[in-house]
Amino acid sequence: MNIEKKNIGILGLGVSGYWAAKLASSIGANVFVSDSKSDINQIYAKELTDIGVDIELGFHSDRILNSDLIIKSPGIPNDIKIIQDILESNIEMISEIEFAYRLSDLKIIAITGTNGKTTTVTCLYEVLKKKFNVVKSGNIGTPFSEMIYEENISKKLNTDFCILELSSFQIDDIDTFKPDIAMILNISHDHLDRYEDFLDYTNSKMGLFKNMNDDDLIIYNHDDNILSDEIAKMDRVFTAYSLNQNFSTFYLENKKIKSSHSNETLHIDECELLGIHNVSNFIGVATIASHLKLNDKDIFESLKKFKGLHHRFEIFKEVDGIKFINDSKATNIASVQVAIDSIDKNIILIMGGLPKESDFSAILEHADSIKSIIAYGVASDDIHHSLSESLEVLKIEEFEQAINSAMSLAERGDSVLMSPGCASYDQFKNFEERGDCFKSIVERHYS
Ligand code: UMA
Ligand code: ADP
Repeated sequence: MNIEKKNIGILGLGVSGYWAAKLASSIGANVFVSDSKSDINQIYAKELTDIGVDIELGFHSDRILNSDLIIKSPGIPNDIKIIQDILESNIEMISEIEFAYRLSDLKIIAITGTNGKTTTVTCLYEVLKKKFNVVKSGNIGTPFSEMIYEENISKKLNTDFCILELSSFQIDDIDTFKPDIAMILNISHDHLDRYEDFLDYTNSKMGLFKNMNDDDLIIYNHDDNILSDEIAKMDRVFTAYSLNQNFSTFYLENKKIKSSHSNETLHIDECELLGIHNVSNFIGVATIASHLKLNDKDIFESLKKFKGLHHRFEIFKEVDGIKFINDSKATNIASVQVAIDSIDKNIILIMGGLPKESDFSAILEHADSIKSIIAYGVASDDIHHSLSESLEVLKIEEFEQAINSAMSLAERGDSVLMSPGCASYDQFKNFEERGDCFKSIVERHYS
C-alpha cells in the first residue's frame, strides 16, 4: 500500500490511534486524528503534533471526510454520526489491524474467541519462543501498528511470527487481512451492546477466516458447541482441537495431556496453571506448536512451567485449608462457568459489578458445586433474582463488605472464588484494580 503524501484520517486517539498515526506519518502520509474526548493522553497529543500530525479533540467534525483513507480505532461503535457520514461518502474505512497488515510482511498467528485470548496468546508466545523469534501484539495491549512501526525502523528484528490477539471489534473492519494461522477458542455472550444480536457477534468472530484458504491453518475448539455449529456451516477445511482423543492430536486422558505423535505426557496437576479451561487452551497451543514442528517434549515442558496471568483463575493464597482464587477478568458468565467447573465443590462464589446481561441462571447448572453466592454491586439484584430460588445468595452492595462476608462463611475445604461475571466499572477503574483490591483485603485479613 502506498500512502506517501496521501491524506490519512484516524478516528480515536487511544493507543491504537496514536500508533497508527505514528506509522502513517513515518511513511510520509498527511495525518489527521480526530477524538471525541478532550481529555486524552497529553503525551500522545504533543508527540504527534511535534511530528506534524493535525489533531482535533472534543468532537468529530466533517474534516475527516477529506481523507483518502480512514482508520478506525476498535472501541469506536458504528452507530455514531461520523461513521454513518463516512459510509455514505464512499471513503475507504479500515480497522487499525487492517492498516498495519497492509504495511507488514510478518507471518501472523491470529487468536480470537470470547474468553481466554490473552492467556492463550501469552502461553503460545512462551512455547514458541524456544524455537522462534516471536512477538505478541493486538488486543493484548501493544497495537499491531506499533509492532510494524518498530519492525520498519529496526530492520534487524528478524521476527518469525507475530502472535496477534484479536477482539471482534478489531476483526470487524478487516478487508484483506489474512493470517497464516488462526485459532478460535470459543464463542459466548459478550459485547452485545455493540452488536445487533448474538448472531451478529458470532459472524464478526467468524469473519477472521474470510480471506484464508486451504493452505492456511485454521484451528478451532471442537468442545465449544456454538463454535462447532458455526464451523459445520462453513465450506472450508478446519483443524479441530479438543479434550477428546476422537477429535484432536493432543487430548486429555486420566488427568494427563497426551499426544498421538509420541509417548510424552503432561500431568495436569503438575502444571503451574490450573483449570480445565486452561487445559483446553494448552491443547490449542500444543496444536499450533506441533504444526510448527516443535517436539512434544519441549511443548509439554513449556506448558508445565507456564504460570498464567494475574486476575485469571489466579490461586493466590491457601490458608486454614481455604483456597482463594482471583478471577477478576471473568467479566461474562461463560468465564465464571469454566472457573466453577475447575473446582470440584464447596465454592463460595463472589459475583457482581456492572452486568452485561440480566439473566445469570446459567450458573444454576453448577449448583451442586456452590455453597453460597455473595452478590455485590449494580448486578446484585439481577444475580439474586436469577439464582436465589435454588442457591443461597447474599446481597451485599459494597465490594469490601462482600469479601469480608465470604471470608466469614468460608471453612476448611472451601474455595473462595471471586469470579464476578460482570464488568468492574461500577466500583473500580478496571478489572486489575478489582482483583488487586480482593487480594489485599484477603492478605490483610490473614496478616
Ligand atoms: N473515541 C472517539 N469516538 C468515539 C468513541 C471513542 O474518538 O465515538 C475515542 C476515545 O475518546 C478514546 C479512543 O477513542 O480516546 C479510544 O480508542 P479505543 O477504544 O479503540 O481504545 P485503544 O486505546 O485504541 O485500545 C484498543 C483496544 N480497546 C478497545 O477495543 C475498547 C484495547 O483493548 C487494545 O489493547 C488496544 O486497542 C491495542 O490493540 C482493550 C479492550 O478492552 C484492552 N478490549 C476489549 C476486550 O478485551 O474485551 C475488546
Ligand atoms: P480474554 O483475553 O479473551 O479476555 P483472558 O485470558 O484474559 O481472556 O481470560 C479472561 C477470563 O476467561 C478469565 O476469567 C479466564 O480464567 C477465562 N478463560 C481463560 N480461558 C478460557 C477458556 N478457554 N474458556 C472460557 N474461559 C476462559
